[in-house]
Amino acid sequence: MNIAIVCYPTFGGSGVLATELGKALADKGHNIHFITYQQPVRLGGFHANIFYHEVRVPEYPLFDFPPYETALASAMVDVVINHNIQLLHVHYAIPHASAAYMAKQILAKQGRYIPVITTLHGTDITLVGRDKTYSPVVTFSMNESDILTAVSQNLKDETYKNFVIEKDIEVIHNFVDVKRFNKRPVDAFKKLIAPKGEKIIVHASNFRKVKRVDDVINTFLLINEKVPSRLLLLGDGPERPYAESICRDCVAVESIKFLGKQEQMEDILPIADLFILPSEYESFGLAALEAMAAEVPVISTNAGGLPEININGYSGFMSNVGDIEDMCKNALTIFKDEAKFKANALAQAKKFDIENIVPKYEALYNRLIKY
Ligand code: GMT
Repeated sequence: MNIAIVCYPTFGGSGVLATELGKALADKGHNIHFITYQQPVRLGGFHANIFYHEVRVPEYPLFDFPPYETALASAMVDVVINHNIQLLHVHYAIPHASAAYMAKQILAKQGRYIPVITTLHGTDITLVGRDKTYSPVVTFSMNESDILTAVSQNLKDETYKNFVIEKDIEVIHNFVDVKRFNKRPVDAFKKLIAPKGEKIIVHASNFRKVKRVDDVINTFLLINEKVPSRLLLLGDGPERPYAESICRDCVAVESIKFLGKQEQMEDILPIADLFILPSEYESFGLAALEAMAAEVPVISTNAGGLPEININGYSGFMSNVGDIEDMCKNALTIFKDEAKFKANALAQAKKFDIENIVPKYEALYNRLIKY
């Protein structure tokens, strides 16, 4: 099949998932064309049947707000025509679903049918999309997509709650390539970070308010009072300066490291003993799933779609948003029975292995592609 994937190229979960999906499909022999404004961070390397088409938005003095959506729709039309694309799969509704609708209409005028799948990822629905500024366009373009998918049951429910959706939303959970993340042995690398055998605790996110990075730090400080430990913070974003300032003033400052954005998560996660994701909301929590695939138990909140992946008392624990005492207590419970929780985390991740999930997308493509 010749598939075009439209996504954000950044470190956000939707871009990561879209890129991993494209790579997996290319490995299966499909031709995959990424359309976005920058090379997706997880793309890396050379793949014979992956193509990247950059959307350029020309500058013009009149444009205080350069029209990315128009440039994107035009790029979609161009790629569909010139690369014999059979289906457009757009990740994150804004503005990808409406740009796809526009491209579809333009192509229809030329007698060309192009089916569109929109995959909803989270903030496109729960935060940005439901804002009055965007919701009429988001609602319309979701309804005009040939198939709508959501990455969790929770996100499907939230979408129906917040928008008037006239069609069925199919839940296809996010996935992880377990083989890639389950790297062993890691002892030498671990010794560098924790020379005295301290517990290594990891958090990874885009440091937005919704991630509650201060809860990560405060939970760590409680744990650190009881168990020698190190905290690694991966990623970057608006809350990082505030997070750094909290750490500078705390007693355990030497035990906390900000590592910034990392492309090779599979090299870092396997050294961790615990992953913390105390978000106010996660439609899914792909970062937590990647940690589990690396055999790392997860302390998370019970918000949004997290209960669909982190099983309380099995792959880790869940607490109410903001309950850092409970998160600390749960971390200590995990450390007491570490081997069991690590094995469970891996077993849980295997349910979302790439091999189980990617065929579900292929089945959707086969349903829609007519020639
Ligand atoms: O979490 C973010 O802020 C990034 C966002 C995105 O769209 O890139 O992530 C969302 O999509 C991910 C992949 O489907 C999910 O794993 C995240 O849970 C979801 N984030 C939120 O719902 C806040």
